[in-house]
Amino acid sequence: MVDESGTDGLLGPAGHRLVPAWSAPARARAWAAELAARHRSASQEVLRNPHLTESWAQSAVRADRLLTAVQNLIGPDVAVENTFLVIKWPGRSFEVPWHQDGINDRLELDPDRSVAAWLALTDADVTSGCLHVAPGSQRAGYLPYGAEDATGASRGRALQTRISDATRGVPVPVDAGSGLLMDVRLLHRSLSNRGDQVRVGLNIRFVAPGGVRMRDGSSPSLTPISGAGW
Ligand SMILES: O=C(O)CCC(=O)C(=O)O
Repeated sequence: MVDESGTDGLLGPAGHRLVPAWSAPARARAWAAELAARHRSASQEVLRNPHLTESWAQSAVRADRLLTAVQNLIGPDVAVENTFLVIKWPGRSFEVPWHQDGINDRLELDPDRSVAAWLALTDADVTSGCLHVAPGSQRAGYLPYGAEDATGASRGRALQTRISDATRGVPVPVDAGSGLLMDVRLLHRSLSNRGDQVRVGLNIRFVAPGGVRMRDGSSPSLTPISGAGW
C-alpha cells in the first residue's frame, strides 16, 4: 500500500469535518431511547456491526446527507466495512483510548479510498463523553498501537495508540442528528460520561473499491451502499 504519511488527506489539515443534520434530531433521539431501553438492564456498552441486523442502523448508514458527503470524498461506489455502537451510561466509567479507525490487527484502510464517520444519536458534549480529536495527526500516518485492555470486551479496535507528548486533543461536541467525518488516520478518543443522560454514538467505516487491505488473510466483509462497482 502507498505510504500516505505526510499528507493532509481527504479532509484537509484538520482531518475531520462536521456533517450537520444527517437525521432529524428527534428521530436520532428516538433511536437512542429505544437502544437505551433495550440495553439498560445489562448496561451493555458496545454493539458490533448493528448495520447487519438492525433497521435503524441500516437507515443511518444510508442517510442522504451523510452518503452524499461520503461520496464527495471517496466517489460513487461506497460500502460499509464496519459499524460500532457505543452506549455511554451516565456516571459509569468507559473510555475509548486514542486510536485510528483505519488500522487494526485484521486490516488497514487506504486513507484515499475510505473515511470514518461518527454519528451522534444523542447530544454529545464534554460532560457526556464526546469525541476528542487530534487535528493534523493524520499526517503522521498509521502509528504503533497496543493490545486492547481486559475491559475492552473485544471492541475490535486497535486501541492505545502510542501518541507523542506534543499531540493535543480537542473536544468536538456534536448534537443529536449531526456527526463527524474523519480521516481514517486521525487520532481520536472519548472519555467517560460524567453527565446524567445516556450518550449514544455510531461509528462507521466507509470504503470505496480497493480501499481495504486485509492483514490477517481473511476476506473483507463489505455491505455495498451505493454505486455499481461492487
Ligand atoms: O463512541 C465513542 O465514544 C468512540 C467510538 C470510536 O472512537 C470508534 O468506534 O472508533
